[in-house]
This record gives sequence, C-alpha cells and structure tokens, in this order.
Amino acid sequence: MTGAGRLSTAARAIVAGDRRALARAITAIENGDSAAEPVLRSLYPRTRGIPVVGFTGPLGVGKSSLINALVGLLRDRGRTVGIVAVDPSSPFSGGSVLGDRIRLDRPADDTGIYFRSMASRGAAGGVAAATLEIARLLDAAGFDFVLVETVGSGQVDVAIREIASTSIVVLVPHLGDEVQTLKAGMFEIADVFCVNKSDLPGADLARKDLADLVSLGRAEGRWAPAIVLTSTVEPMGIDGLWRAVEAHEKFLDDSGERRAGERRRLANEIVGLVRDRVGRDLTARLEADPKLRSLLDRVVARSLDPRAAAEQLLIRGRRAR
Ligand SMILES: Nc1nc2c(ncn2[C@@H]2O[C@H](COP(=O)(O)OP(=O)(O)OP(=O)(O)O)[C@@H](O)[C@H]2O)c(=O)[nH]1
Ligand SMILES: [Mg+2]
Repeated sequence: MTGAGRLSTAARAIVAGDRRALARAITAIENGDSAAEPVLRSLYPRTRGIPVVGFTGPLGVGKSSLINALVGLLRDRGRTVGIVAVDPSSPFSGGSVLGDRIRLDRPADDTGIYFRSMASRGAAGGVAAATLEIARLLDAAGFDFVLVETVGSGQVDVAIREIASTSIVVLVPHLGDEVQTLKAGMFEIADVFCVNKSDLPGADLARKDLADLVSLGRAEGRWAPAIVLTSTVEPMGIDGLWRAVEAHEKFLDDSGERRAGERRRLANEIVGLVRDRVGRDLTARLEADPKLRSLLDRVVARSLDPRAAAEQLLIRGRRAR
C-alpha cells in the first residue's frame, strides 16, 4: 500500500501543498533537527526524481538574475518551481545573505513558486546533503523543477554534482585569467556553459574560447557541454538556456545516464550518512569510553601511531558485529 495512510501529519500536509509545513521541515533539515527524519523517510517513496538544475560560478556573474528570468519563463508555461539558494560561505555570519539577493519578479501569492535561502550552519552531513534533502521535499510537494544557486567563495562549487541533474556553470565575457583557474574544475561540472552579460563586449570571443575547450574534451557517447549566451538585462537567450537544460535532461533519459548518475549519487549519500554517524559516535566515545580513551592516550604518548590505532578500532568494531 502506498496510500496517504502511512504518512505522518507533517508529510501529508506537505504533499497536500501546505507551504508552512514545507517550511518547517526545511528548517528542521537546515538545523540538523531529527524532526526532519520521519518526514523525509515517509516522503522518499513519493519522490519522482524531478530535474534539479544547479547554477554555479564566480561571484556576481548573474546566477540569481538568470534564475529569476527562468522562473518567469517556466511560470509563463504553467510549470511550478522550487528554488534553493545556498550560501556555504557563511558559517559565521549566522544567516544566508547570498540567497536574499535573489529577487523574484513574481506576484508574492504565486503558489507555483517556493523560494528558500539556506544557511549552512548546523546541517548534518554538510550543505550538499541538506540541499539534496530539501530538493527531495520540493519533489514530494509536487514541484516540476528545482533550481539551486550555489557559490563556493568565488570558485565553481564541485558539490553541485552531488545535487543537480543538470549543472550550469555561469561565466561572463572577459573572464580572462579566471577562466584559466576555473578551467580544470568546471569541465567536470558543466553540462551547460552560460556566458551571461552577453550585452557586454567579448561574448562571441568567450563562446569561441569555450567551444575550443569543449571540443578538446569531446568523447563519443558522452554529453558535450552546451554553450549558451544570455543577457538578463536585454533580455536575451533565456529560452535557449532552458532548451539546453531540456536537451541535457533528455540525454540523461535516452543514454541511461540518469539512472547511473542517480545510483552513484545515492551510493555517495548512503556512505556519507554512515561516515557522519560513525564519525560522530566514535568522536564521542574516544573520550567517554575508558578503553578507547587509553588507546588515544597511547597515541598521544607516541607509543602507538594513529594508523595503528585506527586499525585496532576497526578490528574491535568487526568483533562487536
Ligand atoms: N550587464 C549585465 N548585467 C547583469 C546581467 N545579469 C545580471 N547583471 C548584474 O550583475 C550583478 C550581479 O547579478 P546577480 O544576479 O546578483 O549575480 P550572482 O551571480 O547571483 O551574484 P552572487 O550571488 O553575489 O554571486 C547585478 O548588478 C545584476 O544587475 C546581464 O545579463 N548583463
Ligand atoms: Mg546570487
């Protein structure tokens, strides 16, 4: 039976479109609050694996402006969108500043949109894990797409691969040296290169440079990153950007990559959850459990090295099972 009977009250409310219940569950995830667990568990079978589109790239290139433009396009087509803006760089500021900078030019009462900026503090397993879980809630809540904005201190955020089905690396004309430093990482990440601010000079040159780089990495049967020129001020190229996303999503289905990618991401997620849990338990026990404390004492006293201590812990763990 997959009926609503097995859902908790909170989970049922989320499925029914209750935005306050959704907001409460997201806050729980954000704070590493265990109240999120039963909700996530009971909703998991209801998730469909909707497209999650990630936007990453250097500061100020127009990620938020592009998201705003795409939300407009999708809403005009009657599609619903959840948006998550992640600010992994503010563990000390105590709040998400970045996300607040997305201004959505939509009516405040548009229930086809749910926007949330996420502070990264407290989330168990890190920002990527929390974002993944939030995207899943939005999936269960019935949204058609999730758009995620991340930035990692001016770098392309590698973790986006663990979250997004399609990753867009946003650049601007005349990135110059920045393209060189980003190059290595961004080619592993980008399904789509978006040269935004193409109202400024140099966009065609940037497209050509990227096309040269893309052709170097081209391989039979693999997705070759699309290159799209956009401007959010003109505006220009926004529909082309979404077409590139759709083309990549179609490739994922046709090639079997969606399945393979999901399997890889879920394996990583499970391993990450186990690692976190085991790590936390062990950290606590190393001081609290007398046997383990004496093991640590020996390492501190140089009579045992850290690797040998780890080996002993693993052997002990195996015996306990
Ligand atoms: N000329 C031009 N300016 C743009 C364009 N898109 C965005 N901008 C401007 O660029 C600035 C940064 O835009 P955002 O959308 O906040 O960029 P972002 O990448 O989200 O910025 P962070 O989240 O701070 O990294 C704003 O002043 C925008 O008005 C564009 O297509 N052309
Ligand atoms: Mg932004």
